Amino acid sequence: MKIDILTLFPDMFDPIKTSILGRAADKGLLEINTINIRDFAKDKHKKVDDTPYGGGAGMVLKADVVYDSYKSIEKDVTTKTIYLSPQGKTLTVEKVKELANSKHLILLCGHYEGIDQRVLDEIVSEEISIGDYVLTGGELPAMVLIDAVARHIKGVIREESIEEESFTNNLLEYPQYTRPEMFLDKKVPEVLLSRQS
Ligand code: 21W
Repeated sequence: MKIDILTLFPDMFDPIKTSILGRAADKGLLEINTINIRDFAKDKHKKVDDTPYGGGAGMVLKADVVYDSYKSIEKDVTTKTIYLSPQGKTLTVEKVKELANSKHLILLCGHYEGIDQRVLDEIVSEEISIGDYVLTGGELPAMVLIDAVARHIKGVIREESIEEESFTNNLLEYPQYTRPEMFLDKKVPEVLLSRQS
């Protein structure tokens, strides 16, 4: 799977390019690419936002700048563009599994009051939120989505871990222990001590 991320803060994605996702990338299962929306600014001051028509607080990301950043990405007919937005549908395990079957995703991260609606209407396939609380931007939600999706790509993690840790089987989750046998006067449950392998 290839994931292209449209963002004003590409450096925020450096951490997910290591660890479990880094290994997925090494195996060729996942390719993560960031595109800096600011690279497509039209003027010498690299201006990407402007005041909203009709007034109101904050700034709005300019349609033409976002559109040109989007157009710079090579796509096929299956490519889906997801806008991370507080107004989106909340991400569920069902949606995560569906997205994990994609060949190519484009994630659009907002950071200001919003993005000009005309470019959203033109490029966005779906709008996704990660929950009912306000963050400062779409970057952390994009990383949450990528992490959740990546572990459902065949070969990224051990097959049994996926179903074992899924929400469906969550009732089977149990407390876990490792050495030492005694910690702050608390002993590991007796029933587990004969099962150390
Ligand atoms: C927060 C963007 C508030 C916009 C018209 C004028 C992406 C997010 C985000 C942010 C607003 C997600 C408006 C859970 C989140 C995200 C930044 C409000 C309203 N409309 N999932 N003003 N929570 N947050 N704009 O915050 O971009 S997915």
